[in-house]
Amino acid sequence: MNTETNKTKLKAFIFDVDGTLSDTERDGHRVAFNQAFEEFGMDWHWSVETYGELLAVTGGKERMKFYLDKFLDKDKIPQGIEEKIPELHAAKTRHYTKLLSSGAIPLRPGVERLIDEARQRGFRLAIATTTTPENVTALLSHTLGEDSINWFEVIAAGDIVPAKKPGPDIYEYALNEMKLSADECIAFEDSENGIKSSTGASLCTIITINDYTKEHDFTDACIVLDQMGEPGQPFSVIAGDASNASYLDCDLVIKLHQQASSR
Ligand code: XBP
Ligand code: MG
Repeated sequence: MNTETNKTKLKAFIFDVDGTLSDTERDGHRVAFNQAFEEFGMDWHWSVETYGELLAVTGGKERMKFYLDKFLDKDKIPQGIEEKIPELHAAKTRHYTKLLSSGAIPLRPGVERLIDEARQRGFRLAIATTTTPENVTALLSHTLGEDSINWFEVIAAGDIVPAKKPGPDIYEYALNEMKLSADECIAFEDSENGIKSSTGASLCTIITINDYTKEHDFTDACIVLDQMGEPGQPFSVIAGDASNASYLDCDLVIKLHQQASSR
């Protein structure tokens, strides 16, 4: 660890996956849900717009139940469909991981660079996500390589906690597994449900928005950016103070964490 890293109380970076590490929702999860519906001979099709509304509920199984309850006329609900949700969801996971293995879904700008720098500087890494564990390992191995799964000492995912985001449970689980307190960590999120979850666990949170989340309420974020950015591909600051930086690196993460801790 270099001296700056030694001075900070910050010990670990905790990343959300969908929307934060990668833009997985529109061209990944949504497509896989539609492929599963087709495989089961159903006439459901989630458009880009409808899927945006469905993202109000996290978790694929929970999202299908929400669709049944809130989007369909009662007389259009196929017989026995609710019982079929786990099976449908398993098919969706199969389609989704296949899509990832084709390399169709890259990481967002700056993600690989920040993770590499964090590792070099001795920060501990974890994942806190709502998505199925297989989806996380598939995304990591097809973007950062098979070994990258081991860079994250905790992969807190899916049904490991019963209450998904916006509940704080998944972040609390990760903190507990790492035996770290919230003020020793920082979270990376992209959505309102995500930041409710991370700040619910008292974590300082950096937001990178995407098309589905740009109108969300990020009042409690320590900074809101359009992306992490790269040298030569600057981020835009939507809210907060980036101290003249043009991309998110560990020094800026440390600074944001210190500012939040002194508030
Ligand atoms: C991610 C989700 C997930 C994925 C689908 O939210 O809401 O439900 O859309 O994954 P977050 P599964 O980024 O806030 O964790 O189908 O595997 O549940
Ligand atoms: Mg997310």
